[in-house]
Amino acid sequence: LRIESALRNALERDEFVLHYQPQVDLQTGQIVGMEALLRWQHPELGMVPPARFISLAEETGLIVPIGAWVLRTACQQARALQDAGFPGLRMGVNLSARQFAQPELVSSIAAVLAETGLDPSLLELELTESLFMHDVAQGVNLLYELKSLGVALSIDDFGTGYSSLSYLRNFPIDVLKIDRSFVNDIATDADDAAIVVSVIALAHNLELRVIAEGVESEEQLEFLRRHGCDEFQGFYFSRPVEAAQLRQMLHEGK
Ligand code: G
Ligand code: G
Ligand code: MN
Ligand code: NA
Repeated sequence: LRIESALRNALERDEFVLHYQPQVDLQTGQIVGMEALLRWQHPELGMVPPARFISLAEETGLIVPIGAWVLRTACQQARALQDAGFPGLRMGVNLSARQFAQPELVSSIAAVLAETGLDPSLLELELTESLFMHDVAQGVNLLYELKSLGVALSIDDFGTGYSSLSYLRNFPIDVLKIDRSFVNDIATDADDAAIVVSVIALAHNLELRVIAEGVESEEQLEFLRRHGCDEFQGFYFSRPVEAAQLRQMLHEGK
């Protein structure tokens, strides 16, 4: 309960911050994008991890104003990076089910794009399969409306949800993000390796980009490169970092 009332005040007290995890092109080794990840720095509770407050924010509906803040802040940051001489960097933003159910979702995203002047194609909205559990037909319509803004859509945690394959057939998506639970053992587990190779082929046959999540070792990286995966993110390259640190990495051409 204490955490719930603290969460209610967190936005106005400016306690949220975004960290950014670089996404790297497997062929060139260059940073080509980043995923925005929400952090809550409470003055007494300290750093509250997302696992402890995202579901609470969902249940209470607080995720809607928090999600709006995330979107605006991430788009401002993405625009600032373009202006600082790093063109073409994509920004991934996680959308929650509750946001997805908001009638004003599309217009609020359009407003943020207009306000920040960010090229819409640089915004990549990360969706999970759970968003579509209630009303698939309505979900598909909404995806087409989002696409009409010019943004990119990715399926996050791919492989962990339901009916992934029928979604791939019907949804106007651009990117698959392979869940880190599959990436974890690719160097040692033949089944996981086979799944990852197949998902990369599936994505490419559907003309989707594919991003591997949770890459922690050179072996995993080599495996993904050998099998033609497009991009990766993970602790091997970098943890999610503050905006200033991301800029530093970009300047160093890391
Ligand atoms: O950030 P990790 O760093 O611990 O994130 C844990 C979980 O929280 C992930 O599943 C991630 O998708 C989710 N998450 C992080 N930031 C956001 C956000 O801005 N919005 C939503 N809806 N989920 C987020
Ligand atoms: O569900 P989503 O993909 O949005 O969650 C991203 C989460 O994965 C964040 O909590 C982020 O901190 C975490 N993460 C990013 N890279 C790695 C990694 O290499 N290993 C592990 N274990 N977690 C990672
Ligand atoms: Mn994500
Ligand atoms: Na994920």
